[in-house]
Amino acid sequence: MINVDLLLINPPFHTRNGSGSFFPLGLGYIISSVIDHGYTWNVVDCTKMIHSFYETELLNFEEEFFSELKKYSPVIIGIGPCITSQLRALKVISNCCRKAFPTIPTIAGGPLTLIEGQEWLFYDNLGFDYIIRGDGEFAIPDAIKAIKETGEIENSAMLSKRGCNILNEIDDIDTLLFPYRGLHNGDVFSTRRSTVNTLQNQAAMITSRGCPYSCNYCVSGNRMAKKKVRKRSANNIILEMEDLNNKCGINDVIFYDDCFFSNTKTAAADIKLFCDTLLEKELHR
Ligand code: B12
Ligand code: SF4
Repeated sequence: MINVDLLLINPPFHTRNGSGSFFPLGLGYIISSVIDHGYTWNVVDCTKMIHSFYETELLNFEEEFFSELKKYSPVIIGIGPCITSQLRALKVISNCCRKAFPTIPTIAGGPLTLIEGQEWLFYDNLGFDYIIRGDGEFAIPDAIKAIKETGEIENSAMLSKRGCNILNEIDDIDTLLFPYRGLHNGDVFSTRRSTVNTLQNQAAMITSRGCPYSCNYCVSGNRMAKKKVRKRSANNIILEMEDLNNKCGINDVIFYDDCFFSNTKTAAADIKLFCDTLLEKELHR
């Protein structure tokens, strides 16, 4: 039996034809923070177990996932990043967690938790105990601390539960540790893009949180949960690029921001500052 403070479950998804997958940056950020707080963690990566949501695959998934879960003895279970398209698999995950660990708190997180009025989905439909809305880096260690130091997860002030919605937003995202990338084995650094006939490893990065616009259909905009837009400084972004280059030999980065330069009034100056800093560091080799 493996004892862990945090057991993370990365939900699977129905992959598109030819679509790749990489370990979610959100979980990478949470793992870095959990390590920094001195807690232990592990991940059950369900994207490795199933690639479609056909009934037969879901049944096989249930069996494999349940036997994997039974290897662990966690303090809390974190499920996510949850998004709408994973609902069928999330149902299987929640049933298995309940069966394997009837008394261990289950906490879901990810973009889906930010859609107003959908909380019933987590509590009534999926049967999770808590959700973390917004940033998970401080909220997860806080929940672990509450249980380990007081014996009561309810002493954590950052968890949302039935009838109580809390939004966690870290103002200065430059202060966050870079995402843990120790689980990014080959499949994460996508080899889909190639240059001069050689496959090139690629890493994903995110340099902002939120989007200033309010499209009705989108969870990233500020209409949802009145989120603030937060951006990393050019220096901080380029520091991570240098880190990826030095430690992993990466020279191809894909930015997954909703809006990389979103402020139309300052965009020209922001782009110039970013490019100048990049050129100064000679990362363009
Ligand atoms: C990169 C990305 C992808 C990549 C890779 C996904 C991956 N494995 O990481 C690819 C291209 C494969 C992809 C595919 C799809 N994506 Co996508 N994707 C994104 C994108 C642009 C960035 C994700 C990211 O890295 N964010 C940065 C991290 C730091 O933020 P985060 O993930 O939210 O994590 C933080 C918190 O949410 C929380 N948290 C996250 N996980 C957990 C877990 C726990 C336990 C806890 C407590 C907290 C927690 O803490 C984290 C740190 O603060 C987002 C938009 C966005 N801005 O987030 C869309 C987004 C997640 N995708 C979306 C969609 C719809 C899809 C697709 C369904 C598209 C399609 N039609 O095929 C597919 C399905 C994939 C799937 N997993 O099911 C939607 C989901 C909306 C929704 N209603 O749920 C989003 C939000 C875009 C949007 N604005 O609409 N996607
Ligand atoms: S991320 Fe794109 S679609 Fe979503 S609110 Fe912003 S501009 Fe609209």
